[in-house]
Amino acid sequence: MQTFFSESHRLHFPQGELSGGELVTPFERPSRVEYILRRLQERQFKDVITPDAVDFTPIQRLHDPRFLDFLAHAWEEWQAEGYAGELIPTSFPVRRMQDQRPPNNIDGKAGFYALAAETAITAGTWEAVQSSCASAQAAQRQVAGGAQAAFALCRPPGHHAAADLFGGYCFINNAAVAAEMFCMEGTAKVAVLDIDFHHGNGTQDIFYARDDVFFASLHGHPEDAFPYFTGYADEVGTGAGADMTANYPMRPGTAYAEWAEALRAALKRIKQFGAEALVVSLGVDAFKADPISFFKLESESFLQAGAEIAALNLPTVFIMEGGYAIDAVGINTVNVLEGYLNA
Ligand code: 5XA
Ligand code: ZN
Repeated sequence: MQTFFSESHRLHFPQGELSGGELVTPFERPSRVEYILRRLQERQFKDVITPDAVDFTPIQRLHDPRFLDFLAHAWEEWQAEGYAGELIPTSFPVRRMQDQRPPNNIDGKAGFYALAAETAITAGTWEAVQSSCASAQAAQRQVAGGAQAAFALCRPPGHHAAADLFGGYCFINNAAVAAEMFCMEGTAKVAVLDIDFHHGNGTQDIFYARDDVFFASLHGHPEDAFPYFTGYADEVGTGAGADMTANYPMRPGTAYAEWAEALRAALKRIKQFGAEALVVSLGVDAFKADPISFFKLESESFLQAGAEIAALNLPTVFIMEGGYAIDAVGINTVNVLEGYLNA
């Protein structure tokens, strides 16, 4: 299996994340990928390829043009305003405030397009975001071209990014872009399986009313976990997309046996749907030692999860999402890929 990865991810390294009322070093940091790359080299995944430049066509089909324009120019507008720090949104269009008109002011605009306040934008963010999506696109092309599977080592991640929202460390939805590329090439039925600890609210939002992309997500229950306001089991899609979304929220302390039951239920739905291609939002923050999550998966669990996914026997694109237990992030990520290959 080939890995697609761009060194340009380093250009996105905010110094601060608002967490617990403090500005801390972000959990989503460049060193995460060093651990994953090292583990890939130690195992059977030595082939790491730098992707071509990003193709904006599928991105523009999913994301609001004004939102893309915001991402492209946010840093220069922030600097032009004279702000010395990193761009962190602070004002949001909440209940009973009109929310359809983006302000001109960059501070207001950032809040308009944000779903949370932990994710800072810096000088290199936009370039890194494009390079991350380019890796997802290259991996999708590899699989569309006949490979059984490919791994996009994306950073920053993408599954919280909706059509016009950034946050949860995400800007462009890499998994949704890969799924959309399959659709654009004529694949009639595509599935996105999100095994990151956090609900993939952005992917859900993008495909919520569509009948060509089935979305399933295993995650911390929204009553207990970020992003808090989506991911309930009764969110099942709408209109043509009715019953095309399946959510499996789980409570604090959930261990592999229960998680794997949800995984098997999600895989069964994907099979019943008749998916012809699979995109996996591969987060490993369901690990027991993850600092911002509360499931209890072991490293071994990720091997087993990879094998379960392989049983679908679908062309599969793995897209990196979260995972912050830095010592184990490489082992856990590569375990999914090994479990898949060795099934
Ligand atoms: O999958 N999403 C994440 O890992 C980001 C969580 C951000 C919590 N503030
Ligand atoms: Zn996550």
